[in-house]
Amino acid sequence: MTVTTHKTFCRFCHAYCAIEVDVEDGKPIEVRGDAEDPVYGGYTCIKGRQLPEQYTTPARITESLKNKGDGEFDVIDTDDAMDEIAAKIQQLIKNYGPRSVATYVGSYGYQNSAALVLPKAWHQSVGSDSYYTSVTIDQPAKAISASRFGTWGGGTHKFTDADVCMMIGNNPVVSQFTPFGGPPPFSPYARLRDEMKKGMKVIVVDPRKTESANRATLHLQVNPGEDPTLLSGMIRMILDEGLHDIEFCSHHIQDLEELTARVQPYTPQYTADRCGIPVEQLVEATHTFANAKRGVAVGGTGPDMAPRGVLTEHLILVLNAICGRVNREGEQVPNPGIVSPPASRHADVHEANPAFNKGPKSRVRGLGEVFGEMPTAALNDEILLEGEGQIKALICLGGNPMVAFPDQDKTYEAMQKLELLVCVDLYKSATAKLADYIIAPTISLERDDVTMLTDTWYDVPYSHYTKAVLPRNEQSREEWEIYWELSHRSGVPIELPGGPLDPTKRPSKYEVLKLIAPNARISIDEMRAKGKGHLYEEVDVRVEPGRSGRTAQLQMLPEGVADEITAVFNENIWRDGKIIDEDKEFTHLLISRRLKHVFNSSGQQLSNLQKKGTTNFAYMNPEDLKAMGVESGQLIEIQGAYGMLIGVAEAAKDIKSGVISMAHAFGDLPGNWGDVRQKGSSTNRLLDDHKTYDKITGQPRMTAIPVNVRHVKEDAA
Ligand SMILES: Nc1nc2c(c(=O)[nH]1)N[C@H]1C(S)=C(S)[C@@H](COP(=O)(O)OP(=O)(O)OC[C@H]3O[C@@H](n4cnc5c(=O)[nH]c(N)nc54)[C@H](O)[C@@H]3O)O[C@H]1N2
Ligand SMILES: Nc1nc2c(c(=O)[nH]1)N[C@H]1C(S)=C(S)[C@@H](COP(=O)(O)OP(=O)(O)OC[C@H]3O[C@@H](n4cnc5c(=O)[nH]c(N)nc54)[C@H](O)[C@@H]3O)O[C@H]1N2
Ligand code: SF4
Ligand SMILES: [Mo]
Repeated sequence: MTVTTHKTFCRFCHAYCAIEVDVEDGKPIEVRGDAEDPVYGGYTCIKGRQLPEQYTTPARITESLKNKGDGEFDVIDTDDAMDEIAAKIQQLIKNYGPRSVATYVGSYGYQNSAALVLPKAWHQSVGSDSYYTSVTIDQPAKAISASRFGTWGGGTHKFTDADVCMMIGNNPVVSQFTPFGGPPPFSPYARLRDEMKKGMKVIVVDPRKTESANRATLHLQVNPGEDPTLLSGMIRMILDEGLHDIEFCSHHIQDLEELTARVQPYTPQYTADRCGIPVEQLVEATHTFANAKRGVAVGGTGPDMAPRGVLTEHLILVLNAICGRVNREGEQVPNPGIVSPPASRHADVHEANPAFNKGPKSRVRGLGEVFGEMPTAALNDEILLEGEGQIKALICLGGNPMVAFPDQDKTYEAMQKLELLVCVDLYKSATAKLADYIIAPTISLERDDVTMLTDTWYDVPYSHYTKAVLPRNEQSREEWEIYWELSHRSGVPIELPGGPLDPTKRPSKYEVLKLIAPNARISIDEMRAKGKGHLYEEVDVRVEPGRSGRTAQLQMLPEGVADEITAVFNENIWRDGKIIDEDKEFTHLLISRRLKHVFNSSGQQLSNLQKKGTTNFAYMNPEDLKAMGVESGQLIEIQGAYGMLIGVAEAAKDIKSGVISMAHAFGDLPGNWGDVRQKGSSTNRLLDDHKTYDKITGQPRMTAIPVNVRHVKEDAA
């Protein structure tokens, strides 16, 4: 048998590592990092190396399935399935209006470079506002806060060549996720090591001594949910001691005096006590951050999922801005984007333009569109609430609401209430089990893709267009292709930036990508011709002088923020060493985390990853477990104000006392607690979506959740 080797990139997660795949007899047999690649240099992780098994596993859905109505499925030809789905969708649109048909793009939609633009364009073509993605239950706080803050035309400092990097609730060594200025998520450990060798100081703020914290110069092991407190305290100290960039602030920053007054209550001692760290550490972290010349502070999912995530991200913007962490006139913009269209960069402020409070409204909790999509935290209610605008059909692209959405019982009710649920999923996931149709997806090695999502995450001008490595299975469809199928059957074309998509002729992925990115800095054709990842060294974009007449300033206190800073001071949940939330007493705060060997609910199906563990342990400080008389491996009941789950306790010295650290997207449909060691348990059982939620994004409290814990006997569970 001959073995052929193909260069491509891994799409198991969003890090898109450049890899080489050996193919024998039409099957992938081995994956290696592409050592020649100028960005990735041969890096892969354990998940990416399982692509061969992902291709061959019997768990994989290779043919489309139709629910017989009792949870059992029959195989159905994909064209027939699409005929039935399209007819149902047209009927729903006719009877109930376009809003009755919704899309949810989950994390695997993000792994396909056409699966965000196409569905959204289809929704526009039929006039349906019901477009949802996982971003609004992830870190919507970043785009929301940036939109009302204003942006610096020249861009902000990035990790590379910075003297200091502060990571707040972000663990790139495991998650490979720091798109907004932290260590580029491409071999992040090596990137940290290299910059630290050059002198960078790294500060990690996390209730857990994470894999990233282990490598840091300074670790602040804070209490969960106190990031706005910490940041207010740091900002106060910097302004008080005059450590800010006075020159930059005097030209480009609004409301500095009012901000200074607002953060006054956050004295160093108060801040340190509430965060649960020594005051000396707070001072050291603040001085280290502020005294550096170049630097960057970034937040991850930790703070963004805690209450007031939007405020936290705002305070991170404030911290960076008052320290003048922006590229100045004449400086190089490290990566202006390769797939993105070219645009000039100037040393001035683009005026704030809040990406909320406009467009369509949700029918619940006063929520509405955020950056052009509807908030996922309201999707269940939009399905359950009768009346005009009710959602009757949901197309779920590479997402798993049953284990990922807040409030699992409500999600269960909502998924069952739908008249039509279509899942495009590689596995019979918890959600897919409830689907009317499961459409077999084309997997990554069978399709063309380009590094669209990561285009501006690189800190160098890099991109990678890959052609399909393997021929595609006739029964499978790409995630975006579902919408072409709908357009084909209705005759309504989908408008893309480069023009309409012909409904009469099935387009190739390459044609679709050209229509999505017609004005890319480097054309799709040129990227495609390279055949591998490429560094475009000729791209040299410099920050041009500020334009005359540009007077916009960065907004330190957009509407409501001053009051929020004060509200945080008043809503302290720590009283006499106890956690008090809504007048109930709790002993622990449960926090979110990620695990190296799985990607949310993906990977659990593969044998080598199963060897790393099949459950999402409830990691706790050994002293906390001892005090409860519980040993590692025993079952515990974790009870919050709105729900309960059974978890498997595991002692971990890296967890702060009083904290439980547990990964999400495990477990199955409600019930079956006995399977917790094989399947884990959904932490979303603990979340409520209607009491503690962000007023702009609707995102509920998804970390720092007050809970009580007790030992449970095996049979009782
Ligand atoms: N409590 C709590 N809840 C959370 C979070 C948290 O930290 N805590 N995190 C939130 C975050 S950040 C996110 S992004 C969301 C994630 O929310 P979702 O995206 O809804 O959940 P995933 O588990 O990532 O779902 C991915 C789905 O894609 C399927 N899949 C795997 N491979 C393929 C493929 O090749 N093609 C296709 N089409 N499908 C495939 C998997 O089987 C799975 O069903 O969850 C959110 N929910
Ligand atoms: N291997 C792997 N990689 C992944 C994923 C995966 O499931 N597995 N998921 C992907 C997804 S969907 C996303 S969105 C990214 C997320 O990427 P990250 O944001 O880096 O996610 P985590 O690794 O969970 O890191 C979050 C950290 O926040 C800490 N934390 C929790 N609560 C708080 C708090 O209140 N305050 C502070 N300061 N810290 C807190 C946690 O202890 C944890 O270490 O990762 C992606 N990458
Ligand atoms: S980090 Fe791992 S899973 Fe993610 S792209 Fe790279 S090899 Fe694939
Ligand atoms: Mo995410």
